Amino acid sequence: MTAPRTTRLAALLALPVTLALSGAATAPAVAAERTFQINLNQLNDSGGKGTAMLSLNGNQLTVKIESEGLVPGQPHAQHLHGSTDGHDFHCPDASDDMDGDGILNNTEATHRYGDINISLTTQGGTTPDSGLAVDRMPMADAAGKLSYERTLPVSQDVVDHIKDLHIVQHGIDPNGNKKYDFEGAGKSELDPKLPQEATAPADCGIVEGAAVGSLPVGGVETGGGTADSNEIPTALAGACGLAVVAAAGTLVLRRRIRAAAAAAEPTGRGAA
Ligand SMILES: [Cu+2]
Repeated sequence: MTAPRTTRLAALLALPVTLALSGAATAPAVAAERTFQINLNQLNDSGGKGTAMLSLNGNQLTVKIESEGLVPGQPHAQHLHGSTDGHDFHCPDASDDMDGDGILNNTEATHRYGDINISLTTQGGTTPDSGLAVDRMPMADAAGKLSYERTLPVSQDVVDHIKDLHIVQHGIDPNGNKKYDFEGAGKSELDPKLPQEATAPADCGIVEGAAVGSLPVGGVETGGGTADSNEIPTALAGACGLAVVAAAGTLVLRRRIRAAAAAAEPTGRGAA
């Protein structure tokens, strides 16, 4: 049921198709590793695209991302969005630009891709709280390419609903000056002190096999805890909780974004 997109894979990178071997080499495999491919497609005409692989070995999730076309030399916050509660989120498109300003902002997009479930940081915490931790998010290189790999423990809910989650990378550069500033897209709807470029989504991809409109894995959820991490803070709901400020070349986190986020009422927020 997982149709391999070998062409894209090959074109983008030699993504280890041998993921399963890494675990098997060191210990007898008790449970089969499951691997899912995600094709990241651009949002906001960012030019961002890529391929990701999610590999589950028990409750260990390995996330590999190879993307390109991102804002060079800038950190790109990235998350697994969606729900493990049975809600069927998917990736947005330009038609979700509700205010018609030409930018699909985070609030608009969150109606489609849901809240952060896991923050794909390079180190440290991976809860939704770390959605703000741009200092622990991967940087695109000078060519706008980004490579990421991390293995992290996840809850059984994530294991059971892995197909209901999807990857979003943030950070766009519509005016093409290779940095996050206010000239390209103005202020973030989340906080007027933030450039929209820093918070808007650059690309999104759903797990292969989890087609738009598909029934969420497991159907109606019965509840329970979420990821290793975490309840998604209500304040973050609807805002993806990510914010960056380009100040004198330094990105500064603004936790106050949560307050702004709280004001942006999301849809589809599951029982937490
Ligand atoms: Cu996100």
